[in-house]
Amino acid sequence: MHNTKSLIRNDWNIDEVEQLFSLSFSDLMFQAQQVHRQFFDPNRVQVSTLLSIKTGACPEDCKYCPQSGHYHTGLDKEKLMQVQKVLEEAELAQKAGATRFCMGAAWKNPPAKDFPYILKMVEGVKQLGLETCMTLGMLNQEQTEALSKAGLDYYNHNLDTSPEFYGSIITTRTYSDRLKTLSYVRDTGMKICSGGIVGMGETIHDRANLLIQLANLPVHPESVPINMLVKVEGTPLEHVDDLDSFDFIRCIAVARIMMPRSHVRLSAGRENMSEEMQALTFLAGANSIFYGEKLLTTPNPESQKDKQLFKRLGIKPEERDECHSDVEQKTALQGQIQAKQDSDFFYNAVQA
Ligand code: SAM
Ligand code: DTB
Ligand code: SF4
Repeated sequence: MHNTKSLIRNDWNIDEVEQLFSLSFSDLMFQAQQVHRQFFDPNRVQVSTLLSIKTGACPEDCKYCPQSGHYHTGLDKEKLMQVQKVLEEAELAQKAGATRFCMGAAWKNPPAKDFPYILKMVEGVKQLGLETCMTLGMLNQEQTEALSKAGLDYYNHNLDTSPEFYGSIITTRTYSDRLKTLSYVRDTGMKICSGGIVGMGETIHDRANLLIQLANLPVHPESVPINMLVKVEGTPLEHVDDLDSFDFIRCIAVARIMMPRSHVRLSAGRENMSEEMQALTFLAGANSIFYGEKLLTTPNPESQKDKQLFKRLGIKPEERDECHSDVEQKTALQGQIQAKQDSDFFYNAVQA
């Protein structure tokens, strides 16, 4: 058996990742299971609930997104939700069994006038005893620090696809804008949730390169959502070809192998997956889901159905702080931050 440290790599190259994608399904699943079992209890799945706190009329042109103001998807746009309402929804999610509450806003970046309310939401949800996650678009350094101070645990900001394919999907913000936001988040010590979407017409090379961008970050994102495109009427990707289910599962397995300590989340698209397909994604190493009948604007499986599925598969929801890989990840992160501080100090001293 490998030393677990040697499995944590940040130097993946395209040939070896494409090779993983070309393994036979059984060989890939076997490898993913071996990695998964070295880092996680295979019968535990983390459960997060999503809430759209500001819906629609987004200035960005992401071709997959029902909330973009560039397309006519028939979505009712809504202003920022009242703090009290958000806290009520969080309490309901907690009662239903979620341990993390993720709040999403259809913004390019959070407007200054709304930001104080965002901080109140973080503080309030945290006080309930839930883990907090937000996805608000691009952040500047000041905003990132304020979110961290308010108690935000995770910031979700997806790379979405490979750098090569990115320009065919989004033109209103760049790949490097996204990487910049991720680096601000990392520097404050918050945890990163970053992943992408599969099924937008990308190639296997694009899927491999998206995973390389994530896995070759200085520290792997703690949470890696893999979304299967939800084809929404009125978006430019409405008629894209269906994705082969096995190709989606392969993507989860490769993410698991490349980022062994991360929670890989089976994210959007579950409503269009059979229960057998979902079970195969858990076997491939997915160990987190969005739970609750709505994602941000599109449907997700009924909570009761998910509870039954967990029971039938012998899966238990992961409790907060029970995951042993978090401790290792924290130590690795502290090491990385210290190394960066040391090198900044060194660099400044040389400049002086
Ligand atoms: N506006 C913020 C941003 O884009 O950074 C946060 C919310 S946005 C809806 C969060 C993520 O949801 C996107 O990055 C994308 O990966 C995912 N997403 C949006 N629409 C989707 C769809 N139709 N199918 C699958 N995933 C989708
Ligand atoms: C992520 O990667 N997927 C979630 C969450 N992060 C914010 C969002 C999925 C959105 C699916 C389309 C919708 O419901 O609007
Ligand atoms: Fe806006 Fe986010 Fe949708 Fe892009 S994915 S259009 S940034 S809400």
